[in-house]
Formats: sequence, structure tokens, C-alpha cells
Amino acid sequence: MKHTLTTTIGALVASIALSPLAHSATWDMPTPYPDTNFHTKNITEFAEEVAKITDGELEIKLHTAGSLFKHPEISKAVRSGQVPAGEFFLSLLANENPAFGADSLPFLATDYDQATALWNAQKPVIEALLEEQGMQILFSVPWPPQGLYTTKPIATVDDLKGLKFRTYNATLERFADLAGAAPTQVEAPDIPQAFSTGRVEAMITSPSTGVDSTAWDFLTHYTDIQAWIPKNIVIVNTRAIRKLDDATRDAVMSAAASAEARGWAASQEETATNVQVLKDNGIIVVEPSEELQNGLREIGAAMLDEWRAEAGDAGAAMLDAYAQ
Ligand code: PCA
Repeated sequence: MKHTLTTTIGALVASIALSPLAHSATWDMPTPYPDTNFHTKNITEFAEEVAKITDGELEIKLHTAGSLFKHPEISKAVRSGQVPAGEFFLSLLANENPAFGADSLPFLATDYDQATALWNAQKPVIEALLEEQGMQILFSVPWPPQGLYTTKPIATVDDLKGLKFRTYNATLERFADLAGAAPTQVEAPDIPQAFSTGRVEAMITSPSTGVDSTAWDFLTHYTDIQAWIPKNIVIVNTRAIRKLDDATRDAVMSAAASAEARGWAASQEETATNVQVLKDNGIIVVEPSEELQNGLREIGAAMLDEWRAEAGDAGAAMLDAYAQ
């Protein structure tokens, strides 16, 4: 009798340990940007779709605008398994490997076709790097092309000299340095305060972030330099996704594929719509002078050389794949 009971319990324990998730689960998911932002809205739809397909078996609970983890902590929180999934600005990981920063290189990919080609070249490399850290890509969505926001007209690179310049990653910091500006790292939700307190007086970011932060309250000019198309990425901890049963995991992957397609389309729509919102609110929107654009391109070319030197053969292979 005793033997039988032990065996039965043993078998039961083994079957529980081996069986995939059989009950409903909640995933806490940190994101860095505000609720008004199109990335956040897209992820909200992603979470709704997962809940719908799984009949509520998996609830993804968003913690937006850096409320659960500060932006620079999000990738680490997913890696360590503190949270199963999260969103962050992909090129923030460039300090780990230059491959992560390719989409933030000035003037390497400046329209959506180029951004797609770059993502196709970048994705396998990034997939492998994340896999080593126990993480997987769910989807990645680009920001609109990055433009220059200032409190005065900018006709040449010289006009940027000495400006207190808001940056969001090391690559942009380098760009600001080379332009002679004075870079300061500021997270997107803190932009209005940084301008209103005089900590910064210029920035490069998308029309989306300009609108999210009501840029017309504190600056006057938007120069449409369309310098690069950086991406956000949504990743998942590999152990966490393996714990799901097959049907739930399929639901997450299929909702992720829809979110990627929907996000790329939304990003392109945002570009024109939000430049118009900037104009409607009184910001002076201008095309860059040839002299300004040439000066910025020169800085971009120097940065690409630096990147190549740092990224070595793997970087060269990625650029070759991109050029195909
Ligand atoms: N907005 C984010 C990243 C790129 C963008 O367009 C930001 O400014 O922080």
C-alpha cells in the first residue's frame, strides 16, 4: 500500500513538473514610453489579442512609461527573469555589441524600405546574441525618421555648437559631440521638464515623440533631416515562453507577428500625421539646407567608420547583407 501510494504521488509530481502551464497566467510587461505613444498602443493591442486568442489564459499586464522598471533596466529584468517580457529601444544594447546599434547610425537607413532591409540583415545577428542571454524576439517596430528640434533656426552644423542637447543613447551622444553640441541623456517621459528647466535646448527624435511631449510648449523649429529610423524591440525570456503550453505559445507568436506588421504600418502613418500636428501647433517645420544636411552626413560617415572598426567581421557581414 505504502509503496503504491509513493509511486502514485511520484508519478503525479513528475507529470506536474513535466506538464506545460495548465492554468491561466499573468505576465507583467514593462515598457518605457507613454500611453499616448503609438508603440504603447500597439503593444496594448498585442496584449488584447493574446488574451482573446487564449481565452484569457494569458494576461499580459503592461507597466508603461518606465513605471515598473526604468528604461535602462528593462532588458536586464527580462534577462534575469524578473519579468517574462518587456519593450525597450533596441540600440540601448549597443554597448554590449555594436550590432544592436546599427539602426541608430546616422544616414545608414533613412526610409522605410531601407529600414526593412536593415532589419532583415540585423535580425539574425540579434536573435543569436539574445539567445545566448536566454531571450527571444517577439517583434520590433521602427520609430518615424528622426528630425531636429530646436529653439532657433538651424542652417548649418555650426549653429548646433554649444547647444544643450537631449540624447537617448550613446550613438546620439556621439553625434551631438561631433556636431559640437553638449549632450545630456534624458528619457522620453522627462523631455518636457528637461526643456522647461533649461537642462536642454535641442533634440533629435521622431515627430511622434515631439507630439507626445507637446514640443510646441518649449521649442519653435523642426528641421526634417530624416536622419535614421531606430527601432523598439519586444523580447521575451526563453524560459518563460517555454513554460507556456503549445497553444498559448502559438497565440503569443501569432499576435507578435500581427503586432510587427501593424506597428510598421502605424509608424509610417505617424510620420506625416504628426509632422502636421507639429505644424498645427505652431512649430515651424522646415526642410534642411543643403549645407546642414551635408555637414550632418559627414558626421554620419565618420560614425559609420567608427562602427565598422568596432563591429569587425560580423559588422561587415551585416552591412553586406544590408547592401544586397
Ligand atoms: N523617440 C524615442 C526614441 C526614438 C524616438 O523617436 C525617444 O526620443 O526617446
